[in-house]
Amino acid sequence: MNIGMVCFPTYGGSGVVATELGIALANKGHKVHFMSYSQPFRLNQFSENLFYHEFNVNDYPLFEYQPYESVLASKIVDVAMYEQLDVLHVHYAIPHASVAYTAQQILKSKKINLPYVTTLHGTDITLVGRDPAFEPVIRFSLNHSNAITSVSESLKKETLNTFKIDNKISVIPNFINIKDYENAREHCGKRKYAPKGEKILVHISNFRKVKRVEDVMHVFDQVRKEVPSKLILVGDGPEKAAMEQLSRHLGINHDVINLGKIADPKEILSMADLFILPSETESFGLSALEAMAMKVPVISTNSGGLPEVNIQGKTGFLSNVGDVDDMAANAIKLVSNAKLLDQFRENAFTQAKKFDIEKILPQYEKIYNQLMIKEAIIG
Ligand code: GMT
Repeated sequence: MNIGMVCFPTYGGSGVVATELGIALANKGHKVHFMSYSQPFRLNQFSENLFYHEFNVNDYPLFEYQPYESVLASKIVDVAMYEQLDVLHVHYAIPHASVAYTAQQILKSKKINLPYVTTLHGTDITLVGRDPAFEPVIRFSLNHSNAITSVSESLKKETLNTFKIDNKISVIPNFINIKDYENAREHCGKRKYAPKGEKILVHISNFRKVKRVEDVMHVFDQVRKEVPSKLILVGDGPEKAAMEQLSRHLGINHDVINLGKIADPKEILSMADLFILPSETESFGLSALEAMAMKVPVISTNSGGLPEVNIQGKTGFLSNVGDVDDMAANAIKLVSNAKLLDQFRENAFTQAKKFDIEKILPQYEKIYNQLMIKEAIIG
């Protein structure tokens, strides 16, 4: 199959899912054409089946806002025509679903049929999507998507409540390649960061408000008072500076290690004892799944799709949003009991295996195939 893949290239779960999916499809022999305004950060490997088509949104003095959508739609039309795409897969509804629709209509005028799949990732629906200004466009472009997938049951429910769309939504959860984690687990450099055998807590995110990174700091503040520990922060974003201030204010800055953006955090996760994800909303929590694949239990909130990933009392613990005392108590329970921590580590890994790419990939392939068969019958 020739598959077009559109995603945001920046650090974030939707770009990771699109990239890892594209790589896995390419490994199975499909040709995958990525289209983005810069190279997706995990698309860093060579494969004869992977292609990358960059487009530039030029700065014209006339425009206060640059026409990203028009440039992307033109790129899709171009790639679809000259690479003979069979199907287009767009990640993140805003604005990619409506761009896909525009491209599809242009191609139709040239007698080319290009079905598109829209994958909903979370903030496209839960945050941005709730802005009423977007509603008509999202609803229309979702209703015209040839297929819609959602990364969790929770996000599917939320989309149906928010947008009242008529189209079917198939849940295809996020995934990891479990083999990659088995190999990476060997390289453990824990002593660099925890020379006295301290416990290591890790948080990875894009440091947006929705991640509630201040709660990570308050949880860590309580944990380190009970158990010698270090906190490793991976990622960057709007809240980062405020978090640095907070760690100084709490007097914990000497135990907080800021690593910034890291494209592949496996090595960091291999040193971790616990992963902390206190998000306000999280449609799935891919970073939590990546931690679990590395046998790291998760202390998270119970919002959105997190309970579909992190299992209460087995792979970690889930608390109400903002309940830092409960999160800290759960974290202390785990890091102060080696036997319990080991049990949770194994449980986390067993749970992560349910989301292995080998189980997920055929679900996307099935959708692409169905669309191609439909097009062959109609067209
Ligand atoms: O979490 C973010 O802020 C990034 C965002 C994205 O679109 O890249 O992540 C969303 O998509 C991920 C991949 O499907 C999910 O694992 C995240 O839970 C989801 N984030 C939120 O819902 C806040």
